Amino acid sequence: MTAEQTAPPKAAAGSACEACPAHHAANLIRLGVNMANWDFVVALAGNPNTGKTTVFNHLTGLRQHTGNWPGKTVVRAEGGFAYGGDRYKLVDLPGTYSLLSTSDDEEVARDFILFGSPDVTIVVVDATVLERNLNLVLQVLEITDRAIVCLNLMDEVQRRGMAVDERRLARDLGVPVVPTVARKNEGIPELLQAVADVAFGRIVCKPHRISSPPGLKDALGGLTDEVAAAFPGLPNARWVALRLLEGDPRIAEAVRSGEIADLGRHLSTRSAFATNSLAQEAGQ
Ligand SMILES: Nc1nc2c(ncn2[C@@H]2O[C@H](COP(=O)(O)OP(=O)(O)OP(=O)(O)O)[C@@H](O)[C@H]2O)c(=O)[nH]1
Ligand SMILES: [Mg+2]
Repeated sequence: MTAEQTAPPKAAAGSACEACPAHHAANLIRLGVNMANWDFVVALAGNPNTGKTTVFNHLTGLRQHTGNWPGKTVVRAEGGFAYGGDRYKLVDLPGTYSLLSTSDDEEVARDFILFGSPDVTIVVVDATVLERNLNLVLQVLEITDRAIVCLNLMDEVQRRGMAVDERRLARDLGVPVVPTVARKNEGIPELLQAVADVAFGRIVCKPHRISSPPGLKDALGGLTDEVAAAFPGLPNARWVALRLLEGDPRIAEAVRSGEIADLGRHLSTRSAFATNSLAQEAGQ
């Protein structure tokens, strides 16, 4: 089943209003920094300057909890919202063009998606330069199958006389694609609904993955089993094995030293938010 095929019916039986955007918007309660007892964790990823923080602010309100990522000078922003009676914690990741970890920003974004085990990852893309943004989308889809593409800046697409076939894109990528104009809050109610649908498994993503040639497949299978056996409970052993085969020195060192097992624990969003001396609450 594709994401498109599993999209929920537009109107729930007995209540057409429940499916309308106005109802969704009214359902959103911005919790800001009130982050106790969340039900789901949502990561916001994307290239720089695509509107991630604009989306973040719409969903959480302007108050956010900021600190630093463990061991990094990269700022970490978190906030919360309630939707349909469930509480969501939202983590704004640094803007990156790739997840290949050539900078602290890329490493933070990659490690969080890999080892923080968010329930849903939203990738915010600039629809006017879709091709450039798809590089990151495909990398994210390699490491999680619970993702949504937020096709932002659709007003600019229209203004420039361009068009994006979002249904085709959703079919090709195998994940929901939601067109938005974040600056005007357009599409945000639909984005919220998609987040809830993926979080609850009502939409099952079938992300596009680049298929490996047979030789690589065998090597990858064997090494994935070895990584999983050496680090029980490590999310995404396949991805770690793939990086080892590619000769990624950072991952090789993390496996050699055992640090790879700690990454999952450090970044786990299931523990209380790790404040540090730099932590502060914006606007407080
Ligand atoms: N025209 C238009 N501008 C938008 C839209 N969404 C966001 N912007 C603008 O784009 C600029 C960047 O938005 P941000 O939300 O800061 O983007 P970001 O992805 O958080 O940026 P970094 O954190 O620097 O990577 C701001 O000037 C926003 O007002 C949109 O849908 N349409
Ligand atoms: Mg930002």
